[in-house]
Amino acid sequence: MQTSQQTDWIKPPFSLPQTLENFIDGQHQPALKAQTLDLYHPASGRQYGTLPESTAADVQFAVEAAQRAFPAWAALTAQARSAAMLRLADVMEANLELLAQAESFDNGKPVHVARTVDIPRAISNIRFFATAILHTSQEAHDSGNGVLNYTLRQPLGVVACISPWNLPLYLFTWKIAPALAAGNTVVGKPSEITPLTAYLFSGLCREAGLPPGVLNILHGSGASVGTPLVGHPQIKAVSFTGGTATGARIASIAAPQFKKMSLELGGKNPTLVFADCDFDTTVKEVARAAFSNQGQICLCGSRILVERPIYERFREAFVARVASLKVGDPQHADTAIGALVSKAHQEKVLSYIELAHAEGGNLLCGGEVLQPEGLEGGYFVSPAVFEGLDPWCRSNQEEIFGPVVTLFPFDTDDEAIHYANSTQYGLAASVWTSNLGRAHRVARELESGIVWINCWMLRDLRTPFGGVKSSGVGREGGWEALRFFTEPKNVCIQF
Ligand code: TXE
Repeated sequence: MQTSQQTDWIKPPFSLPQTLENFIDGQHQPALKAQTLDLYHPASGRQYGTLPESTAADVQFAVEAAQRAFPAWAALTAQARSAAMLRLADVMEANLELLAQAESFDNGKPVHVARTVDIPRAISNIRFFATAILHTSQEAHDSGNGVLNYTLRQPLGVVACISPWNLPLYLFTWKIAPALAAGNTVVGKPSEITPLTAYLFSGLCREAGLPPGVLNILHGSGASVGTPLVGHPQIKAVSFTGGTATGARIASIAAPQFKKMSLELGGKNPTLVFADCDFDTTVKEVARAAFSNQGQICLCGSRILVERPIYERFREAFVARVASLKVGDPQHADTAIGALVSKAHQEKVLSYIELAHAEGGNLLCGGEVLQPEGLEGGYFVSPAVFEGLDPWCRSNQEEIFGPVVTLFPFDTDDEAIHYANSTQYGLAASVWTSNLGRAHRVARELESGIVWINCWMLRDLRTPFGGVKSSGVGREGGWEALRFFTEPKNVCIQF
């Protein structure tokens, strides 16, 4: 067992808190039972600190604080809530570099990615919903004969926001921003694997003057704190992003209590490359779609279907591109692929690489454990490309959520659509073609919540975000999120 004294060895370029605390009623505090979990630095494998392993007692405490804060927060005008959230976004902006360094340190992703993607997006999430709430309107229905109906959209009360480790602050704020903007108070639970930026964020909430109890943050594992949070009778809605199996467990607790649920779950996303695509751009962007954030994004395209006339040319160019991606120290500006998030996740990814071999796959590049100098204990795996795997084998059906993709050829549009739709998932797909008619036709046929045509992960925060089949229930983003976090009430007047 390594001890936190060894943190000197890591030397992060910021002041690293070693003992994280919960944030309840505007105060930092340890878990009531004083239990902790260890925190690891994925790039070195060293333990660097601890987080509280909260329990049902902390949930009770946090929910009570959120309940006390609710009436005043809900009664504020939209302008006042918006102003409070915009102040928070400004404080985040002033701390962008700290948050980016912390995100990279805790998650293993290249710091330039955290600096240009994760943290700017986390700030945008707050600003987007802080201003969206100023533009909402509620419907009225003139029923004739002196009868008027109108719809009030009222906040739900206390809601739970549970987020994963792959895009830690990005996804945490994506959930809490619409919840707060709509007038709810929140008990948030970030992933126990990457809690650092949520902890720093709680300090920023205090600095920005967010009223106590409006946002409470509990740390700890899903079993110890996630389960009692979801099941707490005063939690009116659960917004969750994470694995499909966890989503099913959460639904089994929340559904019998008739809670609202928004579940954003796994994916096994198809990338459809047609012979008439813009070849060079497609190779580059398909590699980005496959391996961004070490392949740990629910939107990554991991099944790459290529029309047969260009299959060999594409394979050659794609493998060359992937092999050129530099794997290494997340601090370096030229690092494309950092460390995987945890030892357990590295083992999961490696077990799928073994499985792909066992299922008859031909490894075209990568798939090795790397040990960059000075980071020998880190969780690095070079990006792996397989071919020759049956579309229905486990490697092509199960979510790996790491730097492993498969290539396979197809002959017709219908065959490509059939393969693309062949998994239990339906989150995101991308289509690469210069034939606009085909692009629209294929987009309609794909069983997917999101289809990108000649692009990947271009996000407009107003659009509905989420998946079909085992990829989830409900949609996030724009009005969808504000509707989720409000209860419509019909008022009918006869005059
Ligand atoms: O996620 P979990 P894990 C997929 C990916 C990954 C797999 C497992 O395939 O390999 O899921 O990852 C909290 N009640 N995705 O185990 O467990 C947990 O503490 C309430 C896809 O890390 O789903 C964390 O805060 N909460 C994905 C959050 O749920 C519970 C992103 C997510 O953790 C809970 C991450 C419970 N019973 C993983 N159990 C995506 N869709 O982007 C756990 N949690």
